[in-house]
Amino acid sequence: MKRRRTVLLTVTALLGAALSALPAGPAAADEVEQLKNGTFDTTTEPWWTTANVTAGLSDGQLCADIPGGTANRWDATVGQNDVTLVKGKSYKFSFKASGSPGGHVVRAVVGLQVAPYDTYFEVSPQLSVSGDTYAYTFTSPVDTTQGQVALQAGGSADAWRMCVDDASLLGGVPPEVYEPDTGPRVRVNQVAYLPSGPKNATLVTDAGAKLPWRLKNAGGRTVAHGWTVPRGTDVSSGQNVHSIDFGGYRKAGKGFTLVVDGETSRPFDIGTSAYERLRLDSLKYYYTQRSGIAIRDDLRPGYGRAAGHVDVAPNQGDANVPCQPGVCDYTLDVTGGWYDAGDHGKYVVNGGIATWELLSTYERELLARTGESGTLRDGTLAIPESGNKVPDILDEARWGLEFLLKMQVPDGQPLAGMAHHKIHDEQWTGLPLLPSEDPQKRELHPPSTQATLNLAATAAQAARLYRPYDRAFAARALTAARKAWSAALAHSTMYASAADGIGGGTYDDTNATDEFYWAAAELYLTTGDKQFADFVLNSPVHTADIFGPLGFDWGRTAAAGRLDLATVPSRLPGRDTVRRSVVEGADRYLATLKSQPYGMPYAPPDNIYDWGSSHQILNNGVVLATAYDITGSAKYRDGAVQGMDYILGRNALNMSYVTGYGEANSHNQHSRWYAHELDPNLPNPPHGTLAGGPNSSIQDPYAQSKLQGCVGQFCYIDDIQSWSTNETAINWNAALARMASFVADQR
Ligand code: 9MR
Repeated sequence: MKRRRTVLLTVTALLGAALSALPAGPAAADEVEQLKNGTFDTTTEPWWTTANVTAGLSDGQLCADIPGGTANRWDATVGQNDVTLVKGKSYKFSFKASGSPGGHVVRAVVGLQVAPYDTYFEVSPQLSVSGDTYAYTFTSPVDTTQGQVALQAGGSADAWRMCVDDASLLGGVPPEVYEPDTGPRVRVNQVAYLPSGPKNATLVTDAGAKLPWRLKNAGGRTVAHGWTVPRGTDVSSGQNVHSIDFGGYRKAGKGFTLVVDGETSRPFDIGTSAYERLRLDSLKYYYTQRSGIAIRDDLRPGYGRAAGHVDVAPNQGDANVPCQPGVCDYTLDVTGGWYDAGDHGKYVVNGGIATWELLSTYERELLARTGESGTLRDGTLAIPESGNKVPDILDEARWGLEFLLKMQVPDGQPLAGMAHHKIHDEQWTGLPLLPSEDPQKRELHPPSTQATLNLAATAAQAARLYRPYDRAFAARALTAARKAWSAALAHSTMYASAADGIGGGTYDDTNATDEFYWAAAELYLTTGDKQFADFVLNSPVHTADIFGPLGFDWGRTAAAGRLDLATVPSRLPGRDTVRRSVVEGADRYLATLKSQPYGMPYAPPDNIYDWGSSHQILNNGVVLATAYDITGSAKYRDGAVQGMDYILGRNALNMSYVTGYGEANSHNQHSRWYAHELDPNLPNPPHGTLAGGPNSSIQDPYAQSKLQGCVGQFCYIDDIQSWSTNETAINWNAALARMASFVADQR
């Protein structure tokens, strides 16, 4: 639409006069329009469209007829290229848009016009017939003259018409300062404290001296009171804090609040039932992550979807997947397994640690003094296999295991017995994208020693756990595990490349001594074979101090071996020393949580929160929980339980990192199919989904635009674009399931 020049000039003149009387500051004159012809007065040039879109002028706006039946947003686009962006500079991106019929979504993107088509900013509003004005501020993470502004309107079954006006990308605007809404300054576990367990909270306050607190029940009556303990400046958040211990109160109930310093906490329960629910929800998560099978809506209302990657167009796999060029000359059927995270990739190292942690959740129920294997029995997870007389957790873990077995290089091929590191798309895809709609070519990536040892470890563990239910499968798993072990010994330094990160994550790792130790431990525990005992006893990892501040994860797997050697019965010489080493590790995590005013067993070096910190905190809790299982000493149980308080709301952001748990919780995790934030027709992640959590390195542009300079716990944002702080992943949820199951058992 034509701007009213005269009025504008007058305002500018007035402003100019006013400004000249003021000291120099960031003046509006620094703001420079980067788009050409955003007003569509006489032409739509230089805007372009994809070939399937017809666009023209209509009432001084650009109107575009969007065809129905395309798969992706970017399949029907109106855009402008050759936009200049300057790294570190802030831009105000604004436009008017309407859609008819109403309710269609447009994905508005500022990104790169050439491969790899990086996105620097995107938003996906739902358009109304009357139209709205949309305006956003972001900071460019790059310097480029090949920027693109695009309005992507595809992905709808039906045709519709989109009209756009006053499109603008104004450079040089002041950056937006992001202030998270952290609610009341009293930070509690927003879900539940155990009646007989520890009950701690944290208060953010300027007060130096102790303050009185009150615990109120749902009726508002004070049921306990006491004084805070001033803790000074908390390193993990930069805040001045006090801690509160109300563990003396032990009665169950709902809707308690903690009142202190004029603030009322978010409500919480005292009871165990929430953990019974969380134990199952965190495990039910795996069904909706499954590849290669249609997800039944009757089992997961709102989450039903077509099978992903079963060779039905536009999918290209995964029944007949070739290697990357030059890597191999066979194809494999690698259907099944779970999607790793928010992407459609499937990675053996991460599938391995996730499967181990699920199997260990089950194995602990068989072995530990507070374990009850019946809690995970057949019929507990509402999956297609429920009713087959096999514990549901084993059915679910088998979905992952069968995929890992398929990734093994077949007999007769060079590298037979090794496992391919990963299989994923040739190029990264955008969001949202249902698994069944992914059009990319799928490729097997080179085998790696670590992937092979993940297969050996988990298949060996499976061989002992599935034996009572399916002897043939147990035998097949053990054969594959032994074969993988031999292959890994013969190719002990085949590491995945750190450069192989296009279309999927790298999961690169240049140390396999921990994976060798873990695989040998599992093979020994299942077979009792001397060769595996000897390997374990001779490994430097066996006596190394492995319980460091970051704990264990997909790349640091020694703890998986050590914890199992400490808890699964065997005749290993020196087993008592192994058990003691776990307790010593737990002592260290106990000391850490005592020194932390927010009470989590996590204090990363230099306060650099790692990628997936939520699950690292939970895994440190697993070490504490295992020390409790070994010793029966309540201090370890109480430490393990406190890690859960942090995850469920006792933290600087005052939010629970588990979807559907706690009044303020993560629910916009990065995922191509739980992409409700981008497409209102898609669901949020299911209840019981863990967010990666604070990550100081904020690798994604969205987090970079909001969280620059963040301190530890503040390096997190619940937005679907923030893949480095807010993704969901199978290894992370396994840590949640493992701890939820432990806490649920502490009655
Ligand atoms: O969790 C992984 C983290 O430890 C790595 O540093 C990072 C880079 O390799 O990758 C993370 O895993 C992602 C994987 O590469 C691809 N799928 C999503 C995973 C979670 O973000």
